[in-house]
Amino acid sequence: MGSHHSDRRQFLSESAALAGLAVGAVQSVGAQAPQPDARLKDTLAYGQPSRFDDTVRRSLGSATPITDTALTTPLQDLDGIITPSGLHFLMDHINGIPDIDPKEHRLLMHGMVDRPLTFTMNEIRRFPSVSKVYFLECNANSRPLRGPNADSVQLVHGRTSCSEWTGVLLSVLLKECGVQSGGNWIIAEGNEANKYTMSIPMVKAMDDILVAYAQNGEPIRPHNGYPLRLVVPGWEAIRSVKWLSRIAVVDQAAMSWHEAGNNADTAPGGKALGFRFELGPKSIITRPSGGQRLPGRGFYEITGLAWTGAGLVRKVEVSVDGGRTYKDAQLQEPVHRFAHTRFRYAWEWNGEEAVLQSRCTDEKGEVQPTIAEAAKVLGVTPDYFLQADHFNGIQPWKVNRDGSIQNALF
Ligand SMILES: Nc1nc2c(c(=O)[nH]1)N[C@H]1C(S)=C(S)[C@@H](COP(=O)(O)O)O[C@H]1N2
Ligand SMILES: [Mo]
Repeated sequence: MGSHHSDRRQFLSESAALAGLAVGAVQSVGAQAPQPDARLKDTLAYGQPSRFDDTVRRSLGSATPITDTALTTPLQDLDGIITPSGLHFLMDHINGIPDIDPKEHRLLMHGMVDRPLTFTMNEIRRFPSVSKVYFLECNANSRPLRGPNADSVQLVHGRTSCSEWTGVLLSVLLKECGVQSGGNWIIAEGNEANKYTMSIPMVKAMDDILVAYAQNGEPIRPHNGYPLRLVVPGWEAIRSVKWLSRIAVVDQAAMSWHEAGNNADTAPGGKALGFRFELGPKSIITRPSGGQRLPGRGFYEITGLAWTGAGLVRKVEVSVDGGRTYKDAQLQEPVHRFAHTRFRYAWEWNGEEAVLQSRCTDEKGEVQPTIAEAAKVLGVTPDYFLQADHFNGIQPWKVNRDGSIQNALF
């Protein structure tokens, strides 16, 4: 990850606002509100968490060299499968997001179509709607795997979240326009200053992609793409274009900077690899996890999240002996396709050293690999994943005799 088009002044003011968040100022939306244009909502007109609750997003700023907005979901503090909208992770490749008045917003659809069309937000809301629970995961999630920040499930794995998204199926809008033969790709564009663009094959566009305007029952939050975004189920989240304002039907991929440069996987020799859309089976124990401390021996519920780009999570197994033996965890019903799946496992800690890890199997029968297995497939050493994207390896957490817990991946 790396972006070279940032406005330093903007970045500093955003960082200052984030520093405010980190010390728990999330309850007061008054004087220190991070955005001057934010609507003032008091604690009754729009409810806020208890003042005793300090569950907040945290900045990756110190952990990675990126200067964009990069904030992580506090996975260790959450229950169930829905990420509250205010805690959804953020990856904005700009500093200062577009401030869009929905009355002015338009979605233009053109290119290899019979009828180029422009939709207002009201027109989009008149189409039949669907609501779906879908996860998003940044392709760059699960870093840093080593170093002082690697003990935090939030800072390592917090670039994934799960929401109920409501909108119109993209296929419905494409059919309104009439896709011409040879129109095998779409290019989706966001309307921020640098016109973020992504290519998506028509097969997926006609299948299950959502043009979403609501997140968890209310309008999508500004940083998550207000008033309109794509939600591309099961695929790396870079494809889920925010502040969506244009879709061009084309005959081949755009090879834009964000897909062919910035976010391309590279082979060990440095050569860029082809597109990699679908995410593999993955699971993370979120509690107990790195940085936490068990107060003493006795009963603990091990819990975490599993997801897969294949659709359904079939099985999650938990090991408390570093992967020598596994037993099935219990999955929270209902299990949704392309959604976070909550798992639970009852454990009695005897006070000895233990290594806790989970393993996901999805509906295609694919099994989450260990880091050694993942490295073997690519013919690399595990160190490769300190920089690579799309890492879905098993995450071991080591419980020491004093109850402290640390990342045991390396
Ligand atoms: N227009 C636009 N869309 C975007 C981005 C962006 O910077 N601009 N970031 C992408 C990346 S890298 C990710 S991981 C997801 C993150 O979505 P979120 O910020 O709502 O979590 O949005 C994607 N869509
Ligand atoms: Mo991303």
